[in-house]
Amino acid sequence: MVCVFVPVCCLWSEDQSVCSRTFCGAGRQCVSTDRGEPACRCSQQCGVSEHWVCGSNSKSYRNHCELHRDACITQTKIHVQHRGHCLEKPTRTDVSPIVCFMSDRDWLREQVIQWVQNEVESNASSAHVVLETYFQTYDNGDSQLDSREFLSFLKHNETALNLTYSETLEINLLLRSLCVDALIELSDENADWKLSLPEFMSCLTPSYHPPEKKCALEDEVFEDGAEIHVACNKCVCACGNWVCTALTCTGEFQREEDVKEGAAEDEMTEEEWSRTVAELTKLQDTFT
Ligand SMILES: [Ca+2]
Ligand SMILES: [Ca+2]
Repeated sequence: MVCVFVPVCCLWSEDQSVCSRTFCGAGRQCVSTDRGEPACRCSQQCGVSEHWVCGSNSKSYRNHCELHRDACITQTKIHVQHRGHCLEKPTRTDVSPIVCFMSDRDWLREQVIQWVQNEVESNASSAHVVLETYFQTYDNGDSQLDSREFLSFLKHNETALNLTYSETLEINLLLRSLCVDALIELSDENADWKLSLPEFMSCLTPSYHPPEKKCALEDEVFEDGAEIHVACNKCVCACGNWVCTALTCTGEFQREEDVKEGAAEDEMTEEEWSRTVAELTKLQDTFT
């Protein structure tokens, strides 16, 4: 009877010594093989303690052990993204910057030209006189129409313009303001973001066609509406300018990308991102 008991006792203590020098890492445990050799296996179970963590696979785990155990079972690399449950975050494709495209700008310009033309006809006046009158009405006296004054000028005939780009009021207002900036840029020959009277006249003269601006990046020319991705942000070519979303690309995003695509060169630090944006801006400024 004693002999039966002793081997069990000795086998157990032998197991302990087999594994005493073996470290299996998180989510794994050491077991003794039939031959009494140490082997690492995925942990059979983890404790029930609640210390939630978010994994790099965007999955929430009750505790660190569960995360590593899952990584072991699925044979994938999962690391802790942050403590707590995973938060829903925007993916790179569902956030676009709000921009005034060339077609939006040209449409606004055509509407204003049409409105002025109607006034010319009904008052038996000239476009020059009508535009000069509006210029003087909305200018604060510095003989320059800035974007705020240009917006007030547009409000003069809201119904004739019927400016609706989007169903959301806020976006409409933002877009109108962006399109006014684009319109000013169109004929702002001295690039001071204001229109002198001759610049204002050019802007609203149908025959005035300034050279079309395109977006440039590394010797490549992009058409209006082109999109590029810079880390987690999206840049859109609109009226010759790159306009980008300004999401903070956290380490989380980069590590996630790394895990998904295994492409370390896609990672971009905040600093690199700022440099790229500066580069884009510089390129589009110098490109004609
Ligand atoms: Ca002014
Ligand atoms: Ca100007």
